[in-house]
Amino acid sequence: MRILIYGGSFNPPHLGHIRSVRTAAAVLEPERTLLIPAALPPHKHLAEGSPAADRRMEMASLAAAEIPGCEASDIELGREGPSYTSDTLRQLRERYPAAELVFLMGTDMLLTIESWHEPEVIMALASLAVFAREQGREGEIAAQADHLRETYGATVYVLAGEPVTVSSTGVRELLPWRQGREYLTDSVYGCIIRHRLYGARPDLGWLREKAYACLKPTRVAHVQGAEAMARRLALRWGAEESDAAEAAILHDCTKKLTGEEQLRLCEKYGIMADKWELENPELLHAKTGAAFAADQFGAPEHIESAIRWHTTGRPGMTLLEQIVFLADAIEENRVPYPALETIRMAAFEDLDAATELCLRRTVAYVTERGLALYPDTARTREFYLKKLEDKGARPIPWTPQDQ
Ligand code: DGI
Ligand code: FE
Ligand code: FE
Repeated sequence: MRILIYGGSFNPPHLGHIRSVRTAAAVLEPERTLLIPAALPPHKHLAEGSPAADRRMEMASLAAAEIPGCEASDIELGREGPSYTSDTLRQLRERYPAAELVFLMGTDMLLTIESWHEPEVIMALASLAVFAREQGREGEIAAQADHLRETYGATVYVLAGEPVTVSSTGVRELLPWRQGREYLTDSVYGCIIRHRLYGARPDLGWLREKAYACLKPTRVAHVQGAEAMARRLALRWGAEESDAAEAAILHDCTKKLTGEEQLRLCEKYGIMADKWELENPELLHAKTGAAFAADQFGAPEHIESAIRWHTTGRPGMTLLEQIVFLADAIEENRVPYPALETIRMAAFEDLDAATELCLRRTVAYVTERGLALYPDTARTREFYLKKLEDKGARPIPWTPQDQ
């Protein structure tokens, strides 16, 4: 039996790792393949802000699931102190006494192996496999392979394979810029976004895909409209455009759930539903949406709060909260309602006046229909009315009689 072993930081595991394993497995035909995330690589310090060991293990498991016969092993993470390859191979040798262990490594590792802890033990316990054309250093690789064979009696497989052009460092640098998704499996990328590892912010194309899957098909146009309007308002008022887009994309992510499902989410996320919300579970989608977005997509606090307050607003909203609140109400695909055009124009003139009118319209709407006026709606309206007064601005003329 042959076992292919691939060790590394996997910080994060990327498509280059997966391609390497697939290519090596196609040639070596191992019965099993182990991805082994290193605890404390003796040769390499983990990049700052790196996720905890169990998170790297989770990512390695997700990556391994993409390769037949492959699994991640916590053999090094479970051990105290620096993880020496020689110790790992000793442990694996005990576990699989009859197997040929093949240690897959990158070019740099092959060239420096003699400076590792107990290189002779490594090469006695395992064969080495390396890609021939990696980094265009085939001459160096061939010479080193010969040297290791002669000096240590090592078995070295030099694999003809595509060079791996992806690097974890490169991917980590892209993630905060909403990039890098194309170098990762969807599962690993999802994990990185859910936990916002490496300061990652979601690729908005990816986020749309995921968020739209949570919507009734008929609501997609509304969310697209809300994103477009949130971007315009962000540009007009100097908010971060992609944050406004992110919040708008996610703002109705739990909207389609029934009252019962809303309440189940409340329980899951420890959300207290007040008596208003119990009577009108529709109002809960702002709270559950915020919690869901944080849990599933790692929405940071400022985006979570924009989702949280998008239905009623709140006194003293942040710029982002106010933008998402208004974008939701005035996006281009909204079914027309009285005052819509007036609020749309006002939103580009005076955000507070637009907010006040929007809420005044809601008050009129719920009163007219004999619905309950939600206290947050009333409080927010009063706040913005007072704010207009304080700054000497007059509320926009409009009464429910005006259409
Ligand atoms: O989720 P959307 O439909 O895109 O929009 P939304 O999140 O603003 O929710 C809209 C619903 O919330 C709409 O039917 C009006 C309702 N709403 C907002 N404030 C109040 C309210 N409903 C009642 N009964 N009372 C309120 O004060
Ligand atoms: Fe909503
Ligand atoms: Fe909405």
